[in-house]
Formats: sequence, structure tokens, C-alpha cells
Amino acid sequence: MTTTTSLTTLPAATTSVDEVVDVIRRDGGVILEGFLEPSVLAELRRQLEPILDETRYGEDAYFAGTKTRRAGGLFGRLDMMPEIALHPLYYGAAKKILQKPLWVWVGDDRIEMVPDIQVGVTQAIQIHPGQGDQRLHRDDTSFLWRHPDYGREGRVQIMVAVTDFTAENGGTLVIPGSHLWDDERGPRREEAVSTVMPAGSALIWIGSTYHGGGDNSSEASRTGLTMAFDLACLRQEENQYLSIPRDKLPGLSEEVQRLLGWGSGVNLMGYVERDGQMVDAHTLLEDGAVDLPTVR
Ligand SMILES: O=C(O)CCC(=O)C(=O)O
Ligand SMILES: [Fe+2]
Repeated sequence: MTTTTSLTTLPAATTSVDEVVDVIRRDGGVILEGFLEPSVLAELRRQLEPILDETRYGEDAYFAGTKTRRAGGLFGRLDMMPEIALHPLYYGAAKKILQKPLWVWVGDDRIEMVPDIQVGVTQAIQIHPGQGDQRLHRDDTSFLWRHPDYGREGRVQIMVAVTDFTAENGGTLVIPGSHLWDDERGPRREEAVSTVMPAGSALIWIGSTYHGGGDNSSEASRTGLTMAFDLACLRQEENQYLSIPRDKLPGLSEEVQRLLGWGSGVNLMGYVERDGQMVDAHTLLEDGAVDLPTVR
């Protein structure tokens, strides 16, 4: 497949993980139409509205936007976050792209390691009329990622359209093919295309793809819900330990708890010493031994 200069839209109902991954590898992103069931979308809107209504605009004109509301800590605030995160096409594509095995020597043994993944950020982003476009960027800049040196992706991100996304209301700007650029080449606004998709659809893209929020010249706000799966050996951009109220954790499955960082995976990252042993952090949750302050 040769890289296209537009974004490809695939129907979520009839598309396989492999097809999603193929298009992401080619273009740096893909739109999945009908990603959320209408009933889930309706409930998402109902739960999100009061949260965004009480969220203040950003104060940073440089990146966050002064006519943009951003609400985080979403696994503690929205019931449908596990369903969105574990959607077979998103979770499946994230695992396939991020969990590229590598081989390491430990003494005489050459062992294969498959990287773990974790949630790195959650954010509902509401762009209001009059907001200008966000500077085009790569989200793996947070990890100080280098291209193409590392030969692997650090992040697979999703943006679920909570309202329709259009070219006028700030539909996410993406430069197709820019995930293949080296670090010498900078992004230009003319190279970006708008993500146009009806509510309930989703854009999936990778950390190395240049993108940004679009400018909203329409009369109504644009609302999107974004989250990212990252390599678990990287630091979480949004600190999930401190963003999710302690009493919400038992209501999440072990798989989701581990994806939020409550676990130590293949290379014992994030272990806790207890009684002289380096133990998996999940044992602290099982024992109810965690009492953390949270932002809310
Ligand atoms: O709001 C959007 O469409 C994209 C936002 C974004 O890329 C960011 O804040 O990093
Ligand atoms: Fe971004």
C-alpha cells in the first residue's frame, strides 16, 4: 500500500484488527465509522455534559487553548471507559502495534520480551467557537521519542467523536503519512487534513503522526473523547494513580486495573518491595493496602 494524502474511513462493524493496523501503518491513522453503539454514545453524552459544563477553559493559548475545555481522570468519571478502551478494534490494534517483541541477553540466555501497555492519558476535549487551531505536534514528544531511530511506536491513541466532527468545527487535523518522517522535517498546516466523522465514530492514530485540534469557526462546540495506550515502560502522561478516586478502583476489572498501571509486567516495572520480595503492584490492590490522595 502506498501512503495516501487523505484519511481512510472503515466501517467498524465489518473491519478486522489487521485491516485497521494495515491502514494505520500506511497512513498514520484511520477513521472507524460506527465505533460506538448509539445507546453507549447517548449515555456517554449524558455523563460527559455536566463534567464539561463545570470545567474551566484552558489558560494556555500556546497549546491547550483558551476556548477549549479539557476534563481528565475519565476512568473515575465515565462508566463506559472500559468499554471504549477494550473495544476489540482499538485494543486489538494498540496491542498489535505496541507489543512488538524484542530480544535481550540475560547472561547466557537470549530471551524474548513482549512489552506491556498501559493507559497514558484520558481527556474529553471540547473546542468552542472561536478557538484557533492547535499547533501540529506528535504526541510521542512527551516521551522525547526519536524518528525513525527507535523503530517502534510508543503510543496508539483514539479520539471518539462525541459530537459530529467537521472541517469547520475543529475536527482533528492530521497529516497522513507524517509518522514516517524523520525529525528534521517539520509539519505545515497546508499538509493537514481535517478528521470528518459523525458522532460515534473514532479516529485512531499513533504517537508519531503529526496532528492537532482544528480551529472552530462554526456556531457550536465540538466534543471528543481521547485516550491513549502507551508502552508501559514509559511514564504516564496523565498520572492515573492520582487521577482516579481510590473507591472507584474495585469497580474496575483486574485487566483494566492493570492497564491503569496497577501491576508490574514482564520486566517488573513498577514493583513494590514487601517483606524482602519485589512484588507485583496489583497485590496491594488485592490486599486493600492502598490509600492514595486524588485530585478530586
Ligand atoms: O482536540 C483534538 O482534536 C486533538 C487534541 C490534541 O491533539 C492534543 O491536545 O494533544
Ligand atoms: Fe495531540
